[in-house]
Amino acid sequence: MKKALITGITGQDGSYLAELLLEKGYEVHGIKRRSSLFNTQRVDHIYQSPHVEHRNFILHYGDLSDSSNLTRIIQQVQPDEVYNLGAQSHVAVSFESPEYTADVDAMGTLRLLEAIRLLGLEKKTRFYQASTSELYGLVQETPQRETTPFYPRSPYAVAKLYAYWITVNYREAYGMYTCNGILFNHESPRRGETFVTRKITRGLANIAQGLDKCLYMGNIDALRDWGHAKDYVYMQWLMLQQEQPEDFVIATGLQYSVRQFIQWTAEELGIQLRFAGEGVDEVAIVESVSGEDAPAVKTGDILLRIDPKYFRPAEVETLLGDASKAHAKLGWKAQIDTRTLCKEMAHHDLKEAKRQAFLKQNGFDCAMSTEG
Ligand code: NDP
Ligand code: GDR
Repeated sequence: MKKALITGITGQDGSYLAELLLEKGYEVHGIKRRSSLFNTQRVDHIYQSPHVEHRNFILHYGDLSDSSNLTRIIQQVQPDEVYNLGAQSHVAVSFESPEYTADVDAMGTLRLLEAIRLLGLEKKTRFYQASTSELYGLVQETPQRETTPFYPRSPYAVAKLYAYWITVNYREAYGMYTCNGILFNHESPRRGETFVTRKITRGLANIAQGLDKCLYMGNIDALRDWGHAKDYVYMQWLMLQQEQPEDFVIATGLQYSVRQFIQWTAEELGIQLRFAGEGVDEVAIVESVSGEDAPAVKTGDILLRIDPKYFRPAEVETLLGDASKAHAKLGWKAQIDTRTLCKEMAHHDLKEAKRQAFLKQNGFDCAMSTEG
């Protein structure tokens, strides 16, 4: 039985990857951070009590900022594969906490690679690094492929640049099996609530059900290449099954604006929106409502406004990936398009909003944070 260790197992990708590896018969180990509240919601459905015999899903307390902890866990687990998905992964937050982001996202990667090497596992343990399209930042070529020069635009992207190169360096210097997956944005109903797609699907679903009034957004002109996280974690596994370690771009090859994603989400809720005004004065106004999913919305309502607090000090305006290397060498292609992804997320969040609205109507309190 192969053993995998996943950092960031409690995150969006970690939870899908853990499911995939369990299906494939792996013994899956994950690192979770100590938190004052439960932070395992995304993996609770695959959780196994420490009291059951022959567990194949095991969580360890740990943190990417703590090398002694990482070394101990790797020594104990002796993993065949390490997937480094753990990170302070929010680009806007990285401007607020640049040093912490560098420590976890850049140095955390080095700590793992050094632990593998110092424990003498460099010929046994394969290593996947969660690299990112944010490396391209101010894009130098469109579409972006493995050979496109990097130009990071945030403390997050700069930290991930170090992680990218240290992963390449350990492959070249020590002959370790290490790979970078340069993944473009990927989303799902498990996406963190403060990333743009989930903020939109959750925000508009809440408004439709009368739980909120208006959604405040930043740069809705930004263009992104959005895929489904389920498709992308399959590729993470595939990359570690090759004879030779290599780096791959993973993307759908199509891009859309944030504004388009807002329109699609509204459509799924039976709301026709019209954008009016410019810059910080732009708003989205309801033209018509059909169906029964948005009882709290009426024609003429303003559902969305721009709040400059969501603008970033340096923005990545456009990203579009070319995953033809992954297609040619691994036969990989995104299975779920962006429109279908949006539909799945919108209906997932509508269901939850209906549940919350029902509780509220029946006298139960529900606190819904819309910050993000
Ligand atoms: P999430 O933000 O959903 O998950 C991040 C995970 O990292 C969580 O489990 C989080 O724990 C954990 N984590 C955060 N800080 C630490 C720390 N100091 N020590 C240990 N673990 C920590 O991210 P995604 O699942 O979306 O992304 C996975 C990886 O892929 C990340 O590295 C991200 O930067 C990268 N990436 C993501 C893309 C995307 O579009 N989703 C695209 C390209 C790259 P907790 O649950 O406790 O917060
Ligand atoms: P990104 O994702 O920065 O691409 O990083 P995010 O969803 O946060 O932003 C995408 C684009 O939408 C614009 N935007 C807003 N973003 C947020 N979060 N909130 C808003 O209100 C808002 N309004 C407009 C942003 O400015 C941006 O242009 C994600 C993360 O998962 C990274 O970890 C990963 O590396 C990259 O994707 C690829």
